[in-house]
Amino acid sequence: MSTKNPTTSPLSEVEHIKARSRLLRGTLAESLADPLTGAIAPADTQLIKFHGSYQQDDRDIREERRQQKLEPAYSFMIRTRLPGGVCTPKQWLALDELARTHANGTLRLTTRQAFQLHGVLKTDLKRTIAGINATLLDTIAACGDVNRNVMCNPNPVESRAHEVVHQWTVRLSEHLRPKTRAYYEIWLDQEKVAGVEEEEPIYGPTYLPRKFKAAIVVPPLNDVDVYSQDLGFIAILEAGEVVGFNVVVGGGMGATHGDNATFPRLADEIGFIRPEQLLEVAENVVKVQRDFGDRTNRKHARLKYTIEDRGIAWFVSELEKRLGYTLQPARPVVFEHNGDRFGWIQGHDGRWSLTLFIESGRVADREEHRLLTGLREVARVHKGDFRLTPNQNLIIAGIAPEDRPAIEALLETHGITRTQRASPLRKNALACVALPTCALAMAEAERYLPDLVGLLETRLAAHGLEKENILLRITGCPNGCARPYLAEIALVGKAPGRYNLFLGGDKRGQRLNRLYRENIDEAGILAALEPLFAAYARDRQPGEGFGDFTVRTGHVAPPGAERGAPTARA
Ligand code: SRM
Ligand code: SF4
Repeated sequence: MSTKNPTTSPLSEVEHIKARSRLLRGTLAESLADPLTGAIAPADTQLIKFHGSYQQDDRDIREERRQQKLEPAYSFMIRTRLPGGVCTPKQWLALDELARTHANGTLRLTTRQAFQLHGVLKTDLKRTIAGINATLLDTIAACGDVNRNVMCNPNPVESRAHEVVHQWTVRLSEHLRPKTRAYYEIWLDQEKVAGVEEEEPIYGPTYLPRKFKAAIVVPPLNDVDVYSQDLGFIAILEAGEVVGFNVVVGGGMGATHGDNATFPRLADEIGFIRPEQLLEVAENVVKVQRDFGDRTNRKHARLKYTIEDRGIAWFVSELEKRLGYTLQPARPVVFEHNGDRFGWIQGHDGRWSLTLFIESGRVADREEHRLLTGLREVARVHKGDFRLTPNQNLIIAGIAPEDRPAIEALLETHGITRTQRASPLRKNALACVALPTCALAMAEAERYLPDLVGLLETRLAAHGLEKENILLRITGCPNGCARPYLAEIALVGKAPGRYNLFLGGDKRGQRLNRLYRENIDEAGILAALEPLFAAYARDRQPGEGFGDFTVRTGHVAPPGAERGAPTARA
């Protein structure tokens, strides 16, 4: 298994940490046992990501602690691996319990259909991860230089095709899961298996150069934003059956302010495959990236840069060489929307699903809106399952018609029904976590979103646009965790209270937006948007979205290509 270094530059430090780690063990066990600090050893902070956790500190009190000469208030974020975002009521109840006993009393639903717990102390880390595993969920590969949580449209009760796609999602997640026993030894006290030579058959000892993300989607819904993934599979249906998938590669969102060598990129469509080829195609895409991805510069190490540098034709030829066959031409696909469809939907089996709006995915009790408690009560009586959406919302799925009234009553009692009456702008908006836990945040996102939306709602209402569904996404830095470069309006944090404003995405996740204003504060944001709202109200064409309008009328530059055009450099 070769790991080609495409440049003569030295390998990045993380590569050395991985190489020395004995398949992700490092000194994690020793770090966890060290009573003198709430932190773990610096090299272990890289390795623990592969186990589904990040060391963080409370940034709200960082300065105060520094002045008191105390170490930062260290704690850990834990992220689950949850293919397609599906969990049982029992698993929900276990996570709810862990959130209240060992974390900060909230559950965070992420933009990749997973759960996050925040604020777990080092002393509670092992028992929390063990508690998650006791529910038959795990956290392995939720972070780190490996394939992350695999996404798919979250509502398999809706059609046979969705059910099939969910099964492929689980299989793909399992297939690309690291095979090291380190996770089970460190967190679950399982014995080292004597005499067995351990290996990582897909990844090798240094795993991938960088994180890797995959999703499967059933058109016309593009709620997973398939073109933002390193690897995407688009289901092709004939008479309702999945006959194969179009393969897309090389998407990604992350960028760095002021560094034009980094940029968001939409994935390229490279061909069509039959269902039984999915796992080998995925494995070989991963292996091409393993062997040719840049291991010297982590800002240039995603698959999108490998493809951008070497060309998509090179990539396809390298992939086909490994597969031993050529891909068929991609089939035509049409996407209509990348948002969630809120409210009640009856499935093909007669059972109901309810898609609930959860602002920024934060499940918490806030005054009269008792989401955490309300959903706990629902989980106690619910006989179907829960499905986390890629847009930070939640589906209570598989509700028998006779059970619906009880669930409705619980949601009403806990003030959740009222939150569902929010404006389309609010319900469709995404915000990443940002402050106070995210080490990389430059500005607020989740905590700022509610107020910002309120201000925008007032401006929209002044132009009779209060019912418009405009896709707003905000992140605390240019890494793009809420996939902002696909939004109609995006704010990307630059400094406290200051953002870059991007405009011109579509509602289908197929066009990158453009930088419109740089480094502006709240007044600047409102001043920039106000005349555009007025013009949109006045001059839009029937059915035209806000993003399409800003492009058509030349407020933002027209797209070069709808896919694969690295134009929204942050
Ligand atoms: Fe992310 C890093 C949160 C989805 C691109 N992301 C982080 C970290 C771990 C910060 C860090 O490295 O110290 C954030 C933890 C914050 C916290 O306190 O919880 C973080 N990312 C999130 C979540 C929780 C955002 C959310 O509000 O839901 C999402 C968790 C998803 C999951 O369950 O796995 C999350 N991150 C994404 C996405 C969206 C997606 O995957 O569809 C992206 C853009 C797509 C992509 O990867 O290109 C994304 N996160 C990044 C990047 C930029 C990567 C790059 O290629 O440049 C970083 C920074 C990094 O890796 O160095 C990052
Ligand atoms: Fe943190 Fe930036 Fe991701 Fe937001 S976009 S969670 S600020 S890394």
